[in-house]
Amino acid sequence: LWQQFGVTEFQDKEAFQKEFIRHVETTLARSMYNCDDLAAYLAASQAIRDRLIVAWNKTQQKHTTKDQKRVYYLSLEFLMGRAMDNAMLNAGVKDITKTGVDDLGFKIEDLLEQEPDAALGNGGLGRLAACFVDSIASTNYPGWGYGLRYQYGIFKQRIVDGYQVESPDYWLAFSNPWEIPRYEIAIDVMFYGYTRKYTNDQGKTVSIWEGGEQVQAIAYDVPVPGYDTETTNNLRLWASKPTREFDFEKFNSGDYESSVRESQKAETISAVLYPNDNFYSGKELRLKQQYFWVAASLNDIVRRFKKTHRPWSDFSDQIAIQLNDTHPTIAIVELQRILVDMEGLEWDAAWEIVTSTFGYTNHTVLPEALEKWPVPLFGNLLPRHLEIIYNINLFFLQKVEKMFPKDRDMLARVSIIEESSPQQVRMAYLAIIGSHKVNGVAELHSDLIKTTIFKDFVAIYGTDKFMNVTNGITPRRWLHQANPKLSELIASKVGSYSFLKDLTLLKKVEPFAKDPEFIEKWADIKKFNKARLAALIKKNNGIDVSVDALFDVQVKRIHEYKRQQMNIFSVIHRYLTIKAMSAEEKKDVTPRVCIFGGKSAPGYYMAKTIIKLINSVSEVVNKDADIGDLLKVVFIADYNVSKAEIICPASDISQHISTAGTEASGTSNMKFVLNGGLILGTVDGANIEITREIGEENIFLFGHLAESVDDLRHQRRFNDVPINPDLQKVIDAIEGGMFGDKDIYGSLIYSVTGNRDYYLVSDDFQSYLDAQKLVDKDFKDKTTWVSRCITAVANMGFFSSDRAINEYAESIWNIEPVAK
Ligand code: 26W
Repeated sequence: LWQQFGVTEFQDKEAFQKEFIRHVETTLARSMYNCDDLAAYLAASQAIRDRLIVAWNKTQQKHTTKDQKRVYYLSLEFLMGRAMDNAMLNAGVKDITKTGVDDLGFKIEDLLEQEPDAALGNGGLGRLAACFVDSIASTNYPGWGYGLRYQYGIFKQRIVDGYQVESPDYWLAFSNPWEIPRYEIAIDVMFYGYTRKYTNDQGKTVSIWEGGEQVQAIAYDVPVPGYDTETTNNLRLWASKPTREFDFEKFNSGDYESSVRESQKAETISAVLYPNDNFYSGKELRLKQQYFWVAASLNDIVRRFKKTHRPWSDFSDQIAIQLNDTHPTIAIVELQRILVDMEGLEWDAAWEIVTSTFGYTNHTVLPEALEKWPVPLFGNLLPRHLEIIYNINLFFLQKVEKMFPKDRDMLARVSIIEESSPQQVRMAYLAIIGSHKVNGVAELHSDLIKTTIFKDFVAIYGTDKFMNVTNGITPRRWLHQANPKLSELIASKVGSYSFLKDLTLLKKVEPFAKDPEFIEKWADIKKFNKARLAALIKKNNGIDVSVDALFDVQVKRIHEYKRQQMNIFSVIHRYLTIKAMSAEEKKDVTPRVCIFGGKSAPGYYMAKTIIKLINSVSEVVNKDADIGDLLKVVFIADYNVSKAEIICPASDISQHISTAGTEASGTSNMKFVLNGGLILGTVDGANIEITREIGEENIFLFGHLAESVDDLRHQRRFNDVPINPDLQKVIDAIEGGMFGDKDIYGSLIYSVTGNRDYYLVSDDFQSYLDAQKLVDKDFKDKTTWVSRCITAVANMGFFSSDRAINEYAESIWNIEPVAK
């Protein structure tokens, strides 16, 4: 009977409008007579959401029927950005919706602007997870994401007096049409308590965990539509809520208020995203978040598996779980606990299931980013898990001792427990030991983890366990949505938009790199995109920039290893150079707009100082009449996914200039090249593979190689290596007060002078300036420049996240796409 009714799925403009009006009047309880852009955005998204839910239901039914192996992607961050444009595109209703709202007197662009970013991530790792769920759906794999539904995403950044000021991002203020609350999916999660040993029916001594504090995890489902496919997968985010039974003892003793207050504390677990990128700080609440999310997700996964009535030995034939960095590593311990303590499996049988289920992706080699939990803190919060870790470690070390008899150093080096005071649980080691595959995110990075931080584990497990999957980006958002005009121009040569599903088809535009007509169209689009960014800069910064100038962009989290300080030093050098020029000499200067953007972790003093310096330089340079349009410096506040969609298509040059060996991959490098910009970069991360694909004549590389970094650091530490003279001039200018109170910059200057300079700013400075000079020179030849951009784009096919997902599916997850 129910099938007769069906769910409304609009097929044309009129049907969309009917749905739109229905949502305005009933869902929102508003009238069409006072429907503003926000209400219109909400109504349009409701109509699109209905469509997604229909597709979502079909997909989930199909997955249940087919009962194929699935992958679960566990990530503490999903930096999704806005959903509406992507939902329209992937559901194939962009034109219908656009003309539908246009006719009703709205502009689709204005509606899209109403949506707050879902900014549930810090940077690269979180955005990668978002690209991956898009690709898993678009390539028809059965796969879910599991994460946390933070009430506050990454903080909003304002610049006040040149300094970063943070404010909370309460993104759910106007309700979120892209999530479906599932109040019926409520899972109890326990913390604290103690373990108790007892003898069970079979006479076995077992340990159980009891007496702890309980909170509930409530599921919120976010449909993830694939592009040009029926598949709509699920991203399940957990929110913490008090359990229904609160402390009745307190209640009965009359302390009602404090009883309610206590139970409200449960909500804080999923309240806020930790804003540190590549920096570990051992806060108990963070460990609570990790366990809360992992326990709820595994409970859900195991429950779904048990419904199939398969034997436990089928578990890893049905389920693959990917750990996005070490943040979900307790999942390894939790699954072992479920199998042994709750389901009664033998240790070895359980461990076999666990290790064949998990894969671990490492995203950083920076020592300060590696998670290590103090044993006392860990044991207090998760007493049974600590016991299990001790057992895992014991069996592992016994195996190592057999392989390397009497090598005590080896045992100490690879032990999950670091013998410091207090002792620490090394999460990366636990992740390696509990997974069947470990991967890095670009070739150089994957080599580096094998030869440095995880070297001993390669000796123990052999090289097969360690592999590389180079990152990628989704061409739907990062080409078609961000740069519709370029996408259209490419389609005119490819013959269709098929390159959005198979990015290697971009190769078809390569011959047109020499076609004057195509070059001109390409250049016009770049100019249009630069004008779009110039308008944003005018609106946000009040600065006028010329679209004829070279747009030089560095946008990413502010971090010493990413070397924004080196960039701003070179901008100062440029300023000093132009200042010293005669009018005649100035005629030769390539005008440049130096654009910066990115957030600093709130507690990262040095990064905050770098932001202040950029803004101070901007103040001085932009108002200097001697300089005019030859140099402008802009800091774009609150860099986020939706700003990136405007910024990436507008660059002529983007900078990816980390000290060699420090940036695991980088993914914005891919976004900029895919949008027709060239790179100024170091021989680091995915820059290396980008060079290989697009040709070294189409990239500006500079700086020392990763293999020299240790020696250079050593040299500077123990010998008096003179500072680069051009850098010295820049430092003199800062110290002379050219950019305000020099004392502000004391520690920043100290970090690149004397016996320090850990990130080799001085060592790379000359080669950086030389590369910059070449950029200035090459940019003058517009035709050749554009031709190089076209060639570069034509060769970017490899960097689609669809390719990356296919590699994971084949070599780690062993899953197949769902058949039609
Ligand atoms: C525990 C604190 C913490 C938080 C986040 C440590 C580490 C992280 C992330 C792993 C940092 C991160 O985002 N890494 C980036 O991952 C991207 C996706 O693989 C890479 O492209 C970047 O190079 C890498 O810095």
